[in-house]
Amino acid sequence: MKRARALVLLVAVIAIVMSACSSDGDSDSVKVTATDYQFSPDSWTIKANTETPITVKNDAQVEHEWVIMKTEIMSEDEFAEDKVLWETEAEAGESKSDTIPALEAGTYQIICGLEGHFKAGMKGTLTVEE
Ligand SMILES: [Cu+2]
Repeated sequence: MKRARALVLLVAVIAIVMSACSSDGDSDSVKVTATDYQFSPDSWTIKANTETPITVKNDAQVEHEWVIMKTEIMSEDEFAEDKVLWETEAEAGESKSDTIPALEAGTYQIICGLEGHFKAGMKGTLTVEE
């Protein structure tokens, strides 16, 4: 009986430790894998007013971009360079490290700015929290 109780306690402790280590909440870095044609994961949360390292791993056959939009677009026809806040890109097969500049709190649309890629599904959401 004592043994069973100790086991239950151990399982509970492991569960608590694991939940503390999960990737919920703000992250100190952004990691994304680009394939043809999506981002994985497709949502990220980072801290406001803080430079954040990013790694874009391009597992695809073509170049991809990871673009933070200043203005959200609904279709590729609305895309324009002046709607871009910041971007990085990775060649096919490349793992690219870069630094996202400090951003104000808010929700930003992420897209791949290459022709046809947004339309094909390369989009995501960057949440920047105080
Ligand atoms: Cu792309």
